[in-house]
Amino acid sequence: MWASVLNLRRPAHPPAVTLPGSSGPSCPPGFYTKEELKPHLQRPPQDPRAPGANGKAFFSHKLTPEEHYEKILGYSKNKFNQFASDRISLHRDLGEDTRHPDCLKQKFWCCPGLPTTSVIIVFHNEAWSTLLRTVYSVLHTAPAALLTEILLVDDASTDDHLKTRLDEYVKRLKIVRVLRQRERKGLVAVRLLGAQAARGEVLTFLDSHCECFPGWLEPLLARLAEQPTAVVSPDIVNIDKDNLKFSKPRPAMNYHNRGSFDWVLTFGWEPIPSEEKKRRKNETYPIRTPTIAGGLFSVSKSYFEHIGTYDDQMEFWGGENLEMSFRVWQCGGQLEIIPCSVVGHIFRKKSPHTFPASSFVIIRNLVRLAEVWMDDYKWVYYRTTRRAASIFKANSFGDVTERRKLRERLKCRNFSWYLENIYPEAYVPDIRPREQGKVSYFLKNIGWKCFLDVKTKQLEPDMLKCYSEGEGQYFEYTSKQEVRLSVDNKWCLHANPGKALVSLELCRLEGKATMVAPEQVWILTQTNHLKNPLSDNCLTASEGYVIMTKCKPTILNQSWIFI
Ligand code: UD2
Ligand code: MN
Repeated sequence: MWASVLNLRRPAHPPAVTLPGSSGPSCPPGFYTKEELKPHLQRPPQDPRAPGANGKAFFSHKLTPEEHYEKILGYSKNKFNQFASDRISLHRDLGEDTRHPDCLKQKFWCCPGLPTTSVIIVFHNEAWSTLLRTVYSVLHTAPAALLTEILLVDDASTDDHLKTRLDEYVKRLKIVRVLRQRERKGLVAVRLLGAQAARGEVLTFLDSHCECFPGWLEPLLARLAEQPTAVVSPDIVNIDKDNLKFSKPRPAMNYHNRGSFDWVLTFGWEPIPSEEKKRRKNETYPIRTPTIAGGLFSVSKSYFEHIGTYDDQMEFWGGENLEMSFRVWQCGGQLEIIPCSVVGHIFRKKSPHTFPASSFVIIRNLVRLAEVWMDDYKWVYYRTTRRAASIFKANSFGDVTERRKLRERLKCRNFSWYLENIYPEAYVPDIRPREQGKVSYFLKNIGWKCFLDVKTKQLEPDMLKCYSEGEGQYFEYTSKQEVRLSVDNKWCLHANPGKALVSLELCRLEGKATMVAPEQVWILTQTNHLKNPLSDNCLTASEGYVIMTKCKPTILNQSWIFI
């Protein structure tokens, strides 16, 4: 079925490591030789003592005042150490190949061969050295026979070095082209621009501050040849933002993370669950993942088009990775991490980019994806994030009709199918909690007329407070009788038997494999008391604090409502 939809030039491929003998009649059996997989550019010989050589950390001598100033400027512009990057070779070697032996042994069937790819690197005001190191790392590693071109797609950068200087510089690199978007629209629009112009059979996207580890491309292409409905991500390792140290892969089995998400709709990483580990017979097996980070992946160009590319009304940054993750799984594709493919990326704590209306655009993107793909689970998101709820109420997330039509056309499955089958380990909050307020979800004490207030992410038990009107957080009373903080659905009210102290702790119920802790069970009585049966005490407001005391049905400062 996919052969016609996908229009890949070659028919279905045998797995990358099948033995010769099963090839078609028109070409001789065999594997690619080293010579056939040679890159466009040989890496110039490296001085092992050069800064950052072999992927090592950059260390600086004592800086002069000028250098110090340059370093500060570089950080403030990029939110990584540009000073260090500028002093490391654009061609730096990453040293010995430390991947698992199964990866080193892997061979690729050359008849029919692997598909070709266009590497698409989008950028907005990227530093010269990180952008060019990304380009060279592709030219030094990707087999020339498989690399159609590198497309550098500019999201209306304003930095001078990214204009004529870049155009002139890449002319000598032959297969590198610069495409430009005149007006800044964000990474979805530039990636789409690159995808349209691409001539390779496969699209391979990279961020503009990456370094490819040897042998990264072939396993991605081999998997797509075998499974054209897959969207494959390399194992993304960290390049330290402060010293540019490349975290080399370890030769251990299953030493990887996969993608996750939480109910504020942020992407995260988590260990591979044991079921998935059991399924993998060796390290060349793909890792199925509920979500992908989104910046670095390969996909067949025709499948990318078939599955609805991106939501082109998502602006600037954020959300497109989860949108693509839910869509691919729900509409019959699959997301995988290919552990033998390793690419480094500079992860940073803050975004260096400016966005108009700042976090509004990110949340607006997330509301769009919730509206199209999450069915009633969108309510969970709207409970966690007040700004999302207000964008929804004001109907200011734009038109999603086309995306909903796409979902119909592709006969995609619903979000509960995704949760049950693709991410059964996830904690799934109630679509509608047992108790929730009409307008908000504050927990209000009747006697003191105050609102329960907690510091989120507080690990040390501390006295919880009860403040006046307008303050406090959203709570919900779940079907499992927890009092959960709505903000990210991870924190629960926790009684400490024998003590007056009540604390906020990570909810013990995290997914199917876990249970509610008795300290986190609260019975909401007819008199609106919240009673913890383990300690046999009730949640009580007292002098601005919240404590546990003996339950007395008539006392109003033990009476709570979700409003
Ligand atoms: C991660 C992804 C990134 C993207 C983002 C969610 C990885 C490693 N990175 O954030 O690719 O999916 O999550 O949206 O998976 N850029 C533009 N125009 C803009 C903003 C950014 O062209 O308005 C470029 C930027 O130069 C970079 C890429 O888009 O090459 C991603 O931006 P980032 O590096 O700031 O995002 P990151 O890695 O924190
Ligand atoms: Mn990035």
